[in-house]
Formats: sequence, structure tokens, C-alpha cells
Amino acid sequence: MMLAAGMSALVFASACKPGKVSQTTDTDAAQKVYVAPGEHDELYMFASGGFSGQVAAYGIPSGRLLKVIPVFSQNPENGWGYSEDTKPMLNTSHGFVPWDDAHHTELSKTNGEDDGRWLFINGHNTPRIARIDLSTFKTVEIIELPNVGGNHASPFCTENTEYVVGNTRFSVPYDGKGDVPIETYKENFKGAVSFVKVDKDNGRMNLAFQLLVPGFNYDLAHAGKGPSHDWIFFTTYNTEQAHTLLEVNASQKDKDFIMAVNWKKAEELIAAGKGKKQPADYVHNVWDEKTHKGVSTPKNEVITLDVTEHPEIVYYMPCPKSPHGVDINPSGEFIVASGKLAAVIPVFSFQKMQDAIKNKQFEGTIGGNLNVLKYDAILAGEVQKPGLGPLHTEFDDKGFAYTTMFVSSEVVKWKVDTREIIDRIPVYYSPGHLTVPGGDSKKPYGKYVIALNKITKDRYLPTGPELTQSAQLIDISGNKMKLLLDFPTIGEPHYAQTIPAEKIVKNQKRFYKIEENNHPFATKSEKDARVVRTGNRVDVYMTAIRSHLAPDNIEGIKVGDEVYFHVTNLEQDWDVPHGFAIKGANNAELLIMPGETTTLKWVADRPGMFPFYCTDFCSALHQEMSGYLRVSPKNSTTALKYSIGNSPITH
Ligand code: K7E
Ligand code: CUA
Repeated sequence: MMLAAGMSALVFASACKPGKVSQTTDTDAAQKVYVAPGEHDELYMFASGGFSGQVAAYGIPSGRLLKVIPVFSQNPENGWGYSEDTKPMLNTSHGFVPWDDAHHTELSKTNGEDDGRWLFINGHNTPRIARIDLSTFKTVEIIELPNVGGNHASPFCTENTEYVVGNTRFSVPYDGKGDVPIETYKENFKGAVSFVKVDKDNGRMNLAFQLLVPGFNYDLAHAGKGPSHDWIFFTTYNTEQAHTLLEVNASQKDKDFIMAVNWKKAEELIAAGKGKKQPADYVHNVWDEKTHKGVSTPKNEVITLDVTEHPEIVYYMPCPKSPHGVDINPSGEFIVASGKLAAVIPVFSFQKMQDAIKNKQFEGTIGGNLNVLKYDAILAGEVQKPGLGPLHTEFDDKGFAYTTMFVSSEVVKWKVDTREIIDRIPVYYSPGHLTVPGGDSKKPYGKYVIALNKITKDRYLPTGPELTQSAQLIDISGNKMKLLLDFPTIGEPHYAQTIPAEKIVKNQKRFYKIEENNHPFATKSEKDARVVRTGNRVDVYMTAIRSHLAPDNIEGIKVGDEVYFHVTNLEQDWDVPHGFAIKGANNAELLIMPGETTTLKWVADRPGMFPFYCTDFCSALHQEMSGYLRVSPKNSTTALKYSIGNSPITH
């Protein structure tokens, strides 16, 4: 108890960072990160925005922010979560939830290599997994996960993206059975590992099954590859099963565990009908590229398998002191876990683990029937004195590993097969995750490591009490690591994945074909622009092309009318979006891509004259791209009328 309290005091105290440390940057650092005007970066980095709920794409090595991709949070910049078409994407079994806490970006993989097709990210708070299509940089699917409290160990994909997997951070009773005393944690609380099947052709997700596992806190995960292909590994903490003051009560034991799950065998058991259908409420939201709309579908059932009834698919690997990250090296043989309060980094051998299972080298059980493997039997070795507060490890293409040290604020480079420390470099300050291009794949690209830092203190110009988080680009091409660049990030970057640009660029979509637009309110030519009243609902079929909106004069709208602006961008060229905004809208603007239709709902709340206009500076006459909508009192007799130019639109 004293030790644990002392350790957590250390973690806490060290959040006060050292003062400004002068450092030597490589003299040619500027040259190494300089991307000349008009030139492209070599790599994309996709970083989570943490509590911003979004993903950001940066160019590396310049550190330039290229795009904020809205995922779980509304984004007024492009109407994500505000337009009628995108609102269903943020639907959950709790209704519309326009925010989440997004931690881990995960690129889809083929044969263990990043394939550049999709990017997955978890919503930790209201448990969800999202899929972004990297040909459009758009969130195209979000699936909610039932029975889960805190989808943190998520979404990690297996070697060929057979599944993306998520596990519970806060164990809870199953959905619908949560109304029990908190002190019944040990009897009633459970973890649930969600296996979301990914269609290999179109990426479509589907919650295939859930494994019910003991009620611990599951923190992070990585799937095996090569020899360890069939397995996925999760760190656990709070194996003490505390439900209060976890800071102390969940740091009692010298060791927690890595839970190793044979997902291949689990899949076979499910296929053999061993799973149980359980009621579960969750929703599945899918974006349709042709109708330019999201569709939200409620689901009510999940197949579950209780691992205590199938102990042959789960083994626990003892791991020192509240492990956080678990990372598998490119060959798939070594499993590295980072105990937040541990003095060493244990490196486990997959081969030894398999032998230990075969030879029944167990040191105990969990709940009487899940086997705990012997630490010494499965250990390849330990990295001694790595630093304080190890969190996450990535790998390069030359057999080295890089681990972040949150407390001692550094990145440590060590050799995977000998566990010897090669180099260490201070980072500013308190790194969480880090990313090496391809660094969790079978074929790392290497060259850089980017540390994702929680605290910046004095690194940038001050911005009041709230300061930015930060990424630091480090050159790892030589034996010694060299700091090249600091750049601020959106939100709090947790994990990031970095990939050679060529894998993404070749698939880019430039615009949507207007003839393929199946939006139910699409207007494919200006002559079809019109306004239709049905009771107090008014549908405005509007078109946008440089440099006018049609119709641009609308009269006969009455107080209380619900007006739906369905704006179709008729352009068929790259980089010509149009925007749409109207005074008093209770949501946001629209930003409509070429060939796309998007709908904004607006309620006429008072009589008057309401200008509307294009928000995106699209041409020399962009300022002219505007119009008026007249609102009359509820009982007025003003006739519905719409036009552009001097004559009404005729059909
Ligand atoms: Cu280490 Cu949420 Cu992956 Cu942040 S977690 S650091
Ligand atoms: Cu269209 Cu500005």
C-alpha cells in the first residue's frame, strides 16, 4: 500500500516538468523537414484527436496539418453531424451523441502490412468503432458496441483485417443488468471483447461475436502476426477488481496480466454453434456514397461466448505493474508490454508461450479455470533500467524498438533480440504513444519516430491556461536519434499511424459523378430547381454552380415552416466545393463537394428577410453567390414563389 501510494505520488509529482532544457538539434534538421512549396510530403500521419473526437492527417516530415477528418464529433466546418444526411452517423442506442473520446487510429492491413484502404478509430466513451475511407478521407461507417464500458483497447486489427477488435476498459454488468450495488463488482462485472468482422472487399463492419471475460480493466491490444497470427493480446490492470480509488487499490499487485486470446479458435467455436444469442441494443451507421446519406440501423442481438467455458482459448501472461501498451514486433515472435509503474520492460517469446501451454507450465488460475502461465517460462528477457513510466513501443525496419517513457519524458531505443539499450532522447514533455511509419506492421518503413506528447508547457507561444499538445519528429535513420521538429496537434493525440503517401495518393477520389448521385432530393440540373410545400414542410431543391444558387429568391415561407435546403453542387471538377448558410440556422453551414447533395434543416422563426449565401470562396464572383428568403406571418396569404433572374423557374 505504501509502495503503491508512493509510486502514484511519483507519477503525479513528475507531471511538473523540468524547466526549459536547451537541446542541440541537428544542424541540418531544417533541411530534413523542409518540403519546398509545391512539393508533397513523403508520408501521411493519421493521429487521433483524443477528446476532440476527430482524426487529423498531417504531412511528414513537414508536420503540416492537411485535414481534420470529423468522426465522432460534430464539425461545423463542413456540417458533419449538422446536416440531415450526416446526423444518422452519430446516432447510438442512447440517441444522438455528437462527441466521443477517440484514442487509437488503426490502418487496415493485408498480410500484416498497411494497405492504405481504411482507417479505423475507437470511440472510448459511448463505445463505437468508426471506419474512414482513405479514398475520400470521410467517415463511412460507425458501429456501436454493446455490453462495453469504455472501448479503450480498440480498434486493433488482425493480420489481414479479418477483424477489428475492441475490449472493455471499465468492466460493467451486461447491458440491461446494470442496476446492482457497485460493491458487487466481483460477482457481477464483466469484460466483453468485441470481434467486428470486416468485409475484405468493401470494408463493411459487422459485430460477429463477443467474448465474455473476467471483470478487469483491459487497456490496450495488438494482434499477432506471422507465427502469432491466430492470437491477440490485451493488457489488463486492476486485476485486484477494485471499484473505488483505483489509483491506490488497483496498484496492489506486483503483476497484472497480458490476456492472450486465440481468436482463430474462438471463431471456430462460434462457427460450431457454441456461442449464445443474447439480447443487446446497439446501432450500426453506414454512409452511402451514392445517396450521400448515412443510414442508422438498430440491432438487438449479439452472439457471446463465455471464455470460462472454453479455457483453451485464453491464457494470462503475468506482467509487472499495471501494464498499458502491448506491442508485437514485426516478426510476430516478441510481445512487449509496458508496465506504467514497472522498473523493467518485459519481452515475452511467443514460441516459449506456446511451449509453456503445451507443457502446462502454469503458476495459478483466474477464477479457478483460466490458466496463468509461468512468467519465467515465457519471458525472452527484460530491458533493464529503461526509464520511468514506459507506455508504448513501436518498431523500425532494423530490429530496434522505441518505447515512450511518460514519467522520465524520453524515447528509449533498444535492440529487440538482445534487449540492450542503444540510445535515449528527451522529449517535451510526457509522451504517450509514438509512431514509426509501419511501426506496428510486418514491414516497418522506419526513418522517423514521432513522439506524441501530452504536455507542452513552454514549448510554444502561450495561449492562456489551455495549451496545445504536441508531436515531435525524430530522425531514426542513424544509430543516434536526432530531434528534427516540434509541431502542435489538434486535440490530444493518443495513437497515430504513419504510412508512405504513395499508398494513399493513388486511390484518391476527386469528385462525385453527378449521374451517380442517388440522393432522394438531388437536383441534377438548374432547370429542375424548385420549392415544394407539403403542409408546413418546405423542400427547397437547390443547385449550386459558379457563381449562383438556384433559386436565389424565395417567397411565401411562413413562420413555423420547416424548410429543408437540399443543395446539389453541380460542379464536376476537383477542389470546387460550395457552401450554404442562412441566417438564424440552429446548426451549421453545409459544405457540398462536387456532385454531392446535402440537406440543411432550417425553421422559420419570425417574419423577415433572410439572406443565404455560399460560404466557400469559390470564384471571383463568390461574394455574389447569395440570395434572399422572405418569411411572412403564419396566417399570411403570400403565395409560394421562387426564381432566379427576372423570370420564375419554369419546368
Ligand atoms: Cu496510451 Cu488511450 Cu492508447 Cu493515450 S492511451 S497515451
Ligand atoms: Cu460557391 Cu462561393
